[in-house]
Amino acid sequence: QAVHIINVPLDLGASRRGTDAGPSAFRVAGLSAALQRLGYTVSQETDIPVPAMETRKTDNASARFKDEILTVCQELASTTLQVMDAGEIPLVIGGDHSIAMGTVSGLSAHFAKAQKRLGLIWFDAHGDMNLPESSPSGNIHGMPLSHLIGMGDPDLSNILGAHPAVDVKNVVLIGIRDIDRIEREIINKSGVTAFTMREIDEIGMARVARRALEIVNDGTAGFHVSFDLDGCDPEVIPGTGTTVPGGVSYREAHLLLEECAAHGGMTSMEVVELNPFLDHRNVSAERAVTLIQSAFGRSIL
Ligand code: DIR
Ligand code: MN
Ligand code: MN
Ligand code: MN
Repeated sequence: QAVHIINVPLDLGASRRGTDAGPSAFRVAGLSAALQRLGYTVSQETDIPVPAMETRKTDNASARFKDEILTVCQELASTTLQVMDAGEIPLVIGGDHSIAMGTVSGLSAHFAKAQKRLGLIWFDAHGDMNLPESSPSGNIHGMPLSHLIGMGDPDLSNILGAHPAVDVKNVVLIGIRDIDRIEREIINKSGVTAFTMREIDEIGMARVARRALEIVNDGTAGFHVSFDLDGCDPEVIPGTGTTVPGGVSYREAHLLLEECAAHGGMTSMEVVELNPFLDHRNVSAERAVTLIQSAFGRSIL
């Protein structure tokens, strides 16, 4: 099997700089070799061009750098569509979480050609379901999931004509623990299933993973994993911009991804919000590489 790494060094969706260096930190941590050790061919890497913040200014206070982010997401969506059409596995490396609008829209466009749907696992400390009008920050990385279920800005929610890109009944949030006031109502009304930290504490990650897999695979042709590294506890992943204490442990994260691999239906993955400038000697990238290995089928024995 061929994995196609797509690098998206975007940091326009967050207020803290530095997620643009994510792909470089993953290269230094040996991502490509780690996949090859599992028996994959890493067919190709594609780099999506992203403008530097210093060359732009935004007058859109409720959705900062919307035009630039839309262009990047359109380019990314065309790329994930092509990679899926070619029968390769897209592995998208961010970049901030805004890129998921591009990744998932392209995947959905691929399945829509065959009248099929995609399920979505959204691993995150945050809900990422703000709308431009509800967002306290105006940062688009706090809004991608609402746009993927068809809400919000009409341009951002119609990338490649996929609208909505995913059906709420096949969307699962895992690990959330920091939600904005209005965002909370949006999530509760939306119809997506949320496993907060409380559910993980109560029933354990093994059961959360199995329930999540049932939901994302109900009537779909497969599922995508959108993995925000800040879903993990800050002790595990210090190298990210919006850490929230009380997160998913290293082993719980591995277990979730091991279950995804064991299920067999994972079509693609993206790993976002790595900020190497906040990290300690690239440990977060190194741990993220082993998490990716679990998602791609690594087992201990
Ligand atoms: C916050 C932070 N809810 C916002 N979101 C983050 O700006 O909308 N998402 N950090 O990953
Ligand atoms: Mn996120
Ligand atoms: Mn987050
Ligand atoms: Mn529409």
